[in-house]
Amino acid sequence: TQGQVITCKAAVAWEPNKPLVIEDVQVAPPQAGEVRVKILFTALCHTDAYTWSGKDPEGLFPCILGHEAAGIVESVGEGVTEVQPGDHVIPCYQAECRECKFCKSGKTNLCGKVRAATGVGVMMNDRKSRFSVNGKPIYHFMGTSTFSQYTVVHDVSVAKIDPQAPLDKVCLLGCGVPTGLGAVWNTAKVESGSIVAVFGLGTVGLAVAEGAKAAGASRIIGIDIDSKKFDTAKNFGVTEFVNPKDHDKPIQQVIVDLTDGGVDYSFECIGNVSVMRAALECCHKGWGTSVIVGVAASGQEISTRPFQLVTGRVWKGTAFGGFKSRSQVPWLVDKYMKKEIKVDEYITHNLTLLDINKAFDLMHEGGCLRCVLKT
Ligand code: NAD
Ligand code: AHE
Ligand code: ZN
Repeated sequence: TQGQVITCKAAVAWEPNKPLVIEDVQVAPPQAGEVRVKILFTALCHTDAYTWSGKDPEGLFPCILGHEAAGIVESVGEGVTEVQPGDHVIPCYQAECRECKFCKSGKTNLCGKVRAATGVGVMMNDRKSRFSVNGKPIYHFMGTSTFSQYTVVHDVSVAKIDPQAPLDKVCLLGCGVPTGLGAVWNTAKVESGSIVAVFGLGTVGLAVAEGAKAAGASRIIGIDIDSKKFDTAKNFGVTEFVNPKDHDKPIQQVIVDLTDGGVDYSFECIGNVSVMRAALECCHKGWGTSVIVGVAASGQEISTRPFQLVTGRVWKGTAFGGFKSRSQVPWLVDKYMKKEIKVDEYITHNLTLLDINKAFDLMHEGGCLRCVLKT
């Protein structure tokens, strides 16, 4: 197949909110600096649903969504040295080129090398897509487009991992789990003994709880409007549960009252701007830090009284938990192999790519954390 167009199955989002359609998609060979990957397993993240909904200002249609996956390199373009056909890989929507201003700064995991292209659904080289259906181009998504049996990614957007690692599990290390763990370890740098509040107990929020427990947090307060979430959340380290619906007071007041003035760290893992405000305002005066993890819809803005910051609260955000993707995803895979982090526990459903619409339906049901699709 090297050097040739591959025709394979992919789930195409033709229009916002319209069911995805499994199409025969043509995938062009990788050009210079590109890698074609046979995707074996892909999970669904809330962000895929967000872009599909039409509320993502960067959402382009038709496109192939998906960004939490694992696969095997099928072929590489000219000049690609760090991976070769047969390597087991995880596509990384947050690239790491190690050469740009961002990568060299040591201050961030954001990378500038291909971001301009991935934000508009094309590849850097020729600003075109490698996907088409009967000659009609289909946009890439987040530089990954994993809802396809084959995809083309930039070489700076692919992490080579231990070939022994089960791809049907470690696909989750492409987004949700690292995001939660890293929000705690890299962005907030939670210390032992801290009191932590986690808003939203989906995969990202539970990974925050897992990370906080590992960091030695003394209390981990989970907040969700779905009380059924608490049972599972306990297994990830949540020590107390609060459902905002059970209280008349604003949720920030409830948390402040529970914690003698507020938490040391809070994490918003929903994408709701009023919850982001509550998460900041439930932080302790003088030092409490709130991390925004959730992705909010186009046009939404956050607000609070500046006095909240003047009096020492800190507002931060995180992308992919601050992890440098190509360097640290293999490390996370190794940690999973050594049973130092959970992954299997976040997988509640397994389906095939053909059932992707059903998988999106499941996402909106309470019992679903991650659904892994075999492609
Ligand atoms: P999810 O849908 O599985 O979980 C969200 C949880 O929030 C659910 O349990 C839901 O019941 C709860 N919830 C909804 N509204 C609430 C409210 N008002 N108060 C309390 N709880 C509420 O989603 P997920 O896959 O875990 O992702 C969480 C968020 O993180 C999404 O916005 C996603 O786009 C974002 N995300 C960001 C990054 C990043 O790099 N920053 C990475 C991955 C995901
Ligand atoms: N396109 C959206 C922004 C989406 C967003 O913030 N994405 C996160 C990852 S979410 C993964 O589930 C991210 O990494 N952002 C940094 C970046 O470079 O995109 C919008 O609202 O415009
Ligand atoms: Zn995601």
